[in-house]
Amino acid sequence: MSIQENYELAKKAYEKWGINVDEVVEKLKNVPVSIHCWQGDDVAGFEVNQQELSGGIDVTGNYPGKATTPEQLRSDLEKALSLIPGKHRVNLHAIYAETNGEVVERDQLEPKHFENWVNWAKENGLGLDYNPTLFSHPKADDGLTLSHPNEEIREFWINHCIGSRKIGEYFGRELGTPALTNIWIPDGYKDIPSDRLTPRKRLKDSLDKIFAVETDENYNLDAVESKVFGIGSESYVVGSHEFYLNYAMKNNKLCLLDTGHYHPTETVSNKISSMLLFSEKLALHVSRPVRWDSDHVVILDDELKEIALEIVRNDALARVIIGLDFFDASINRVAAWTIGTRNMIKALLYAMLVPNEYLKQLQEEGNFTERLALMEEFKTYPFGAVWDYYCEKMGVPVRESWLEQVKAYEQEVLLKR
Ligand code: RNT
Ligand code: ZN
Repeated sequence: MSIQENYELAKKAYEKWGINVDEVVEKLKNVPVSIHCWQGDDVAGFEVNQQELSGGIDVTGNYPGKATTPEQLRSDLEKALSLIPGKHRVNLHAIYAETNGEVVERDQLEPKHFENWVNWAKENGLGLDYNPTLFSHPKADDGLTLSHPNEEIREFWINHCIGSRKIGEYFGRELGTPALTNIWIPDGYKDIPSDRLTPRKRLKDSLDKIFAVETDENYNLDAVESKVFGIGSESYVVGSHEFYLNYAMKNNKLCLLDTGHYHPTETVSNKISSMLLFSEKLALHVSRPVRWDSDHVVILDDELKEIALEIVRNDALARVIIGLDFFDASINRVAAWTIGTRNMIKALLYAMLVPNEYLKQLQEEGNFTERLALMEEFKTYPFGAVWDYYCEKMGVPVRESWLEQVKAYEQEVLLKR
């Protein structure tokens, strides 16, 4: 049976439940996912004085072919994007600036250092997002940045964040779609702190200084990302969830929830509705923690589906900014992007093909038997047939056939590096 025939059959099954599959497919086209550039080069970046990855995050593996130049990284991203259905965004970090071989300190970075990225984004119809880089730097060697007791160091990072918001604004203005500029800092302590308050006071003060500089919210959206622990900050993280949740609420900033940044049984899917009741927008870093914040490639697991369901059933596709954050150096990096991003999109499709309104009604009526029965049955509805059709319609490889293209690219490009 052809993809079209399978699709027609699937449509009938969903239509019985009042789900208009053609409409779902149209809707899915307009959901952007922000693809993190850092999967392509193991979070290395292109700084002239490149430092070892720090900040309590780690990339393991030595699969050949990682990108070592902006051209290579863009070419790899293009390859991945050609295998992913839909129009998406690319998320950059300050360390991906292009400075023409010159040493430019992070607090001196300007829009011009990202001109190539912007031109490339224009050519490829992509939006861009941005992150100041507050790790892999001598001034972050002791694991402290915006909460640092040393005024000079703190000021350096404050200025870097201010400059970053201007770069985000530049992206938004140039590309006609606001950039999300997300601040994540590694600050914390390995061992039990004797004072939890003072560093947090300093972080609060630093953020106030950073956000005192206005940017146009049509072009730049500010987010703050919390964390529960990192390597070397096991006992205390300055920018905790409660810290940023309160900060964002009071200062009208976005909270960014990374799915690897909570206690193991605490899920981001369960936080989305609470967040959306109190703020207009919310941002995500969809990742996959395995035993710790390991940043594994995103798979189509229960939590991913649950996150997608929460976004879709709460009609929040325009309010939740979906970004990815994983880095695996033990497999082909283009494949990693492709697998993780396709899975995110698949999860959204899955969530759109569930009779969400009816299931809500069942819950209201206290009919938990039917609620569970239907939720389980829908797991094996022919959603794969709709996914195949969507891929074909969007001109990207159907099912695992994309892998052939990655293998060819590996032979022709990656292994020759
Ligand atoms: C670290 C955070 C952060 C980084 C990227 C590189 O735990 O998740 O988002 O992964 O900024
Ligand atoms: Zn993250």
